[in-house]
Amino acid sequence: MAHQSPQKILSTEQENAFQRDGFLILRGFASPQEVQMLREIAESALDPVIGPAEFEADVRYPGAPTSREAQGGDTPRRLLNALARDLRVRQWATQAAIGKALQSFFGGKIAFLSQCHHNCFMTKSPGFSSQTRWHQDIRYWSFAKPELISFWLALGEEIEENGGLSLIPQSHRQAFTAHQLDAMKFLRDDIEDNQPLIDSAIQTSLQPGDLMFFHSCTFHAAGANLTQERKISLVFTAHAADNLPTPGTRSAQYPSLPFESSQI
Ligand SMILES: O=C(O)CCC(=O)C(=O)O
Repeated sequence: MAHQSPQKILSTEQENAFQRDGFLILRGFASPQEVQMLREIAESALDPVIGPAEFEADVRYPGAPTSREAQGGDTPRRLLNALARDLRVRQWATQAAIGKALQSFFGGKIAFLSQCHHNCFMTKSPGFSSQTRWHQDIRYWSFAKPELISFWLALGEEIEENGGLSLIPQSHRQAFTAHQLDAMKFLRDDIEDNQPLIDSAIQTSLQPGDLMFFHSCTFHAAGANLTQERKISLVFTAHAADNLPTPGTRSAQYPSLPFESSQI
């Protein structure tokens, strides 16, 4: 099993905060030049939409157009397969600093980048964006252990008004009964049992270049974009070397990629 002592790029306090809360924000991680470069790559694929893409109408979340034929039905929600869109995306996503941060979150185990989950530019457009209810990303993923970590780069400001993420701190270590979730594994907001949890949520506020790591079991949600500007984020998911996707599932469709190992 791959297990090395990571070169530290995070303080012990940051590592502890991630383990305790199930998320961690690194402010100003990407430079303004990187943000501009990555944003341009996304924008160049939005009009017309260069597939593969997921559309708001596909998810049928609250506020989404009812079909691809309805008004706003061609509004993209995610530009999929970000890793294949431009070599610079792959280079940014597999950089050593991110690999090392993930390695420390995984207790020293080497991290690998999944091509099968997230791997997208997440877009939220004015007018036709939807609300994403409380959920854990792991609900539809198939790995030996529910221990994956996503990283989310803000390519613009992300606040409540434009559909920035809210998270429930420490929810990644809690056990949930079937009663607390609905048939699609969203956290039910119509029962008393879940209110203290939902009341403990925090609304994130990200600036361009801020990088957020969050655990695949951390409940999160987001509202619609109520502003006039499109929100764009770059999002990936990683797993530890000893936590492999279940053969034959969507999680195993493409091989995971190593992170750069150069000295930091
Ligand atoms: O931006 C959003 O609406 C939430 C996205 C999200 O949580 C997801 O796709 O898992």
